[in-house]
Formats: sequence, structure tokens, C-alpha cells
Amino acid sequence: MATQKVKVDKARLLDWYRQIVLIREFEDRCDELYREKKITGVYLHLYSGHEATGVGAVAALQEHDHVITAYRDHGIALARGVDPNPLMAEMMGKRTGVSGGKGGSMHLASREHNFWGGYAIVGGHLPLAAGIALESRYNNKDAVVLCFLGDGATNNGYFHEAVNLSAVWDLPVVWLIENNLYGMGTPVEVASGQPELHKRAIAYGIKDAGRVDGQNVVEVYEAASEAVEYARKNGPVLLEAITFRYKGHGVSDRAYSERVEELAQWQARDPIIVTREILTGRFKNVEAELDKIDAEVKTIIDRAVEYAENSPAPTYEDLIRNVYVEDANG
Ligand SMILES: Cc1ncc(C[n+]2csc(CCOP(=O)(O)OP(=O)(O)O)c2C)c(N)n1
Ligand SMILES: [Mg+2]
Repeated sequence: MATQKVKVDKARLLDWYRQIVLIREFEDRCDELYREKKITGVYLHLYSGHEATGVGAVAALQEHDHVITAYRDHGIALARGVDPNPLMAEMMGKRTGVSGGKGGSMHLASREHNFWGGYAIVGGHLPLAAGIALESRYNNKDAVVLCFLGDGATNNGYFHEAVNLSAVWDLPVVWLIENNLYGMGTPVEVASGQPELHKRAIAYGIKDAGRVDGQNVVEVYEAASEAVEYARKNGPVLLEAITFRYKGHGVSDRAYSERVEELAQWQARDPIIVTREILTGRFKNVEAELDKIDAEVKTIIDRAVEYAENSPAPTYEDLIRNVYVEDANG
């Protein structure tokens, strides 16, 4: 795409650094809480390693735009501005949770942030993204939908149906593939005939926005900004960010012995390190500010855990609310 660089000032970069560290701390704490059985469930999918992609892409949106994703969703919710307190309460299934404790890790959403979740069926949210975009187009709104999806999600039918519909209806969607090189334990080249996933755009006749370094928040922001504005004016775009998942597919899956070297290589380009380097390269004496942010974030997450632990569980009435609908005929 034509490169039209958007100026990123120091305050913005510091805010992105804060968000990246906040997500990492939130996820590390969730990992501990899961092992303590304070967060329960069969799976817990952490966003650690992907932070620069989520933060950079969400920063390209306006308030009235929409975000939707799969089950690796807490980091994206934080990037969209969801408060860590109700988010952590949701993780623990509490009444004060952002979805009333009924969504949990994989199904949390926040209407006020136009953050529509959180979906566990691989690719299942893609047709929903197309539907949200159709509403925007149909009602002449100029809202864009940013739909995050994994590399694995490009290989099931939902991808074909939703991306094709987005093309024929010129829907304002950015399909953002977070290519972390694996779907569970399967490498992309094993699952995909065309492992350069952005090239799938060509088959659907939509804009191919190429590949971006998902570890670099500024590069993600610049690519996503162009993609979002293209989608707003013209229709669907496919963008691919290359990143890496630090933890197991879920936290209980820790089979990493064969991936130690690969993991070390990616951690050398950790989004926290890369963002620190960008800031220290551009501005003098910024280290103290960054260290202060690190300390502040730890306090924010301590408070979120305290808030969640001290929150009540949903009552029976809470649990059945919005689940069963009264029969109009009694
Ligand atoms: C339709 C469907 N098939 C299979 C699964 C099981 N499953 C859960 S996550 C996953 C891998 C998806 O990988 P990817 O889209 O690359 O996302 P990542 O976990 O790497 O973020 C699979 C196969 C599922 N949840 N839904
Ligand atoms: Mg993947």
C-alpha cells in the first residue's frame, strides 16, 4: 500500500508502551491465578507475545469503529480501553465482570467499547464481523470493523464465506491475520498451501495490505491506519501481522521443549524491548519514565486482582438473565 506515515508523538508512544506492559502483566497474573484455580475453565489462551499487534492495530481505530476477535481476547480488550478491574473479575467469573461473569476468558465483550468478543469456535466470528460491517454500510455509517483472526482460522469455511461476502458487498472490514506461525501445534506451512497468508486477498478480489512486523507497534499502527482508512472509504482489506505466542496454545499446554530456540529468538524481539528501543532511540532520558510505567502497571494489576477476588459471584437470577426469554404467550 502507498506509505503515508502518520506522525507518532512521545505521549502516544508512552501510552502504547503502557498498554503493552499492562497486557503482559495482566496475562502473567492470569497464568498464576489459573494455576491457583482462581481462574477456572478447560482453556486459558494468553496474548503474551502478540501485544504490539493488538495495541498498534486498535490504536488505528476511532471510537465508533468495532473490534471483534477469537479466544485470545484479553489483550485486545485492554487495548480497546476495557478497565482491568471488571476484566479480571470476568476472568474469575464474578458478578462485577465486564460480561457479568458469564463470558469468562473466551467470551468476554464490552458493548460500550464496541468490543464484540471473544469467540471460541475458530473462524466463527468472521461472519459476525461481516454482519457488523453490513450494518455500518447499509445504514450509511462510516464505522469500520477490525476483525482479528489467527493463521489457523484462514483454513476453514467461515473465512471463505465471510471474506467473499465482504468483497461482494464492499464491506468496511479490516481482516487482520495474527500469524503466530502455529495453529495449536501445527506450523502454518503444514496447514496452508499458500503460507503467505495476506496473498489470500487476491483470490477474493480484495485489497492485499501485505505483511507487517507484528512485534513493532509503530509499524503495525502505520499499516493498520492505512488499512482502516482504506476500508472506511472503499471496502475490505486483508493485512497480516507476523508475531509469536510465548505460552502454550492454552496455559495447560506447555509442550515447548522443541521450540526453546525459536522462542528465545522471538523474545529477543519482544514487543516491550522493541518499544523501549524506539522510545530510547528517539528521546533522551526516557528510561526513568518507562520504569515508572512498569511500576504503575504492577499496582494497577494488583488492584484488579484484589477487586476481582473481593467481588461477589453471580446469583442464580444473574445467571439466567439474558439466557432464557419469557414466552410472550405465557
Ligand atoms: C471450528 C473449530 N475447529 C477446531 C477448534 C479447536 N481449536 C481451537 S484453537 C485452534 C487453533 C487455531 O489457531 P489460530 O487460528 O492460528 O489461532 P492461535 O491460537 O494461534 O492464536 C483449534 C484448531 C475450534 N475451537 N473450532
Ligand atoms: Mg496461530
